[in-house]
Amino acid sequence: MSGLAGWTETIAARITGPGKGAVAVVRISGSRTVEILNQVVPFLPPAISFRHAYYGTFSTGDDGLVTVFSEGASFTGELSAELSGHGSPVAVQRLLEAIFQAGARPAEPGEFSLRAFLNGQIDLSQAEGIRETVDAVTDRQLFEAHRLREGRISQELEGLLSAVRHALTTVEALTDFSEELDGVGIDLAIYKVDEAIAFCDRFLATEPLARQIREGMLVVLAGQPNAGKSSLLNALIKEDRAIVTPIPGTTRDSIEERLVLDGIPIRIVDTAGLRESGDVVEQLGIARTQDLMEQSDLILYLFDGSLGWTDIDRDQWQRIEDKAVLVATKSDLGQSDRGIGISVLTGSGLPELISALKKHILVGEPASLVERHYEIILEVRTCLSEARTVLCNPTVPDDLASVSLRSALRKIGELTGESAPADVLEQIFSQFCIGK
Ligand SMILES: Nc1nc2c(ncn2[C@@H]2O[C@H](COP(=O)(O)OP(=O)(O)OP(=O)(O)O)[C@@H](O)[C@H]2O)c(=O)[nH]1
Ligand SMILES: [Mg+2]
Repeated sequence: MSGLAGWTETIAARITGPGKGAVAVVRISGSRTVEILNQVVPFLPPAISFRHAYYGTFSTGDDGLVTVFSEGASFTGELSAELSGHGSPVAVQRLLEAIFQAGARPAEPGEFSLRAFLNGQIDLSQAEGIRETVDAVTDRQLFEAHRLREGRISQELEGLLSAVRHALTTVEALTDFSEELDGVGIDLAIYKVDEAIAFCDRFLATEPLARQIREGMLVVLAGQPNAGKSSLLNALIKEDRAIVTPIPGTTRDSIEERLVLDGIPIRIVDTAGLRESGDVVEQLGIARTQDLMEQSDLILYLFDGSLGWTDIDRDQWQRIEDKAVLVATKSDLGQSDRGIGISVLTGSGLPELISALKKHILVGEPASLVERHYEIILEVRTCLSEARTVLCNPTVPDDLASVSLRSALRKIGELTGESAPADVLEQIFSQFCIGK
């Protein structure tokens, strides 16, 4: 990515999604914006009013609106403009070509956001919030992305930062002014480090919830052949997706579908029925079922309730019951006294099954949505516990504690971008798509 190297150049890209749309928007950003507009937008008056929409015909023959934003009052913080024209790929292509011809270069993926960050419009966690907002699929993802974009992370980190800074100044005062370690000072430093560790622990405790909101829950349908797994998949997604037959061993490969429950994406997977099989293809399918059961967040273990519970079911169930819900199928043919009874024919028991599924959805508010933030806070915690070990050990020189505390501060800075190295920045922004 040439973003950091070439960030004084004027750049342009389409900022609306790819493909066909009624309208598409192109952004130009950089000091040459007006110069470029003068060649592409003949209807602009000599004295431009900022944030005012002008309508007319572009040099390409298409017509549309242009809004110019002044330096410091635009998304990127630079002089910039947004042009909306008709959204056919060819119309957008012609408009962009005219803009490039006039002196802009194509924006790299994430370059608008990178510039907004470099110009101090947003911090790094807010830039990630923009990425998460654009990528959001569910309401929960969108809600958490809004919180990130609003800068909640940096607000919440204030408490952590002030505890670590306090611990550091205390330790530094001790090393500067006393040969002998002052017990009161050490106690205060340890107290502050503990406060910071407690903050990290609260942050990290929300990681499973964040992962669930981000990636969803992997729910695997398992059971013996003919238990009714594929029928249940079809009923849950309300679509005739998986083949259903009375022949045991119908499903051989796993089939994944998506549902959203309470804003949590659910990846629901139908699998090959569990049995001893001489068929090579079926064996491979069953091995895949076992892998999926391992990886899953939740297993719905199905058995044919009209035929009853078997020794094979008991053996399977014992292995998985910690993370499984038991489902007795075909209740229209006969009831079972164990598990949640369901019938896909009558629909009975399905609401109860969905309620049971929802009980596995984690509640609460995650500290962040972004995996990188949890990785950083984990590293911060490691630095803090190193500092604590040093402070608690009178034989180790206490300036070693300040080394760990300074690393902790630097790490926290990587979260907001204050101290993120260039390669980290480029890596983060290159995950953005073009136009962000
Ligand atoms: N009466 C009744 N029949 C059902 C019900 N659910 C499934 N069946 C029947 O049971 C048979 C097996 O259903 P599937 O959904 O293919 O079972 P499976 O667990 O996917 O089987 P494999 O793919 O072989 O592992 C089919 O004939 C279905 O029509 C139900 O609720 N009531
Ligand atoms: Mg099946």
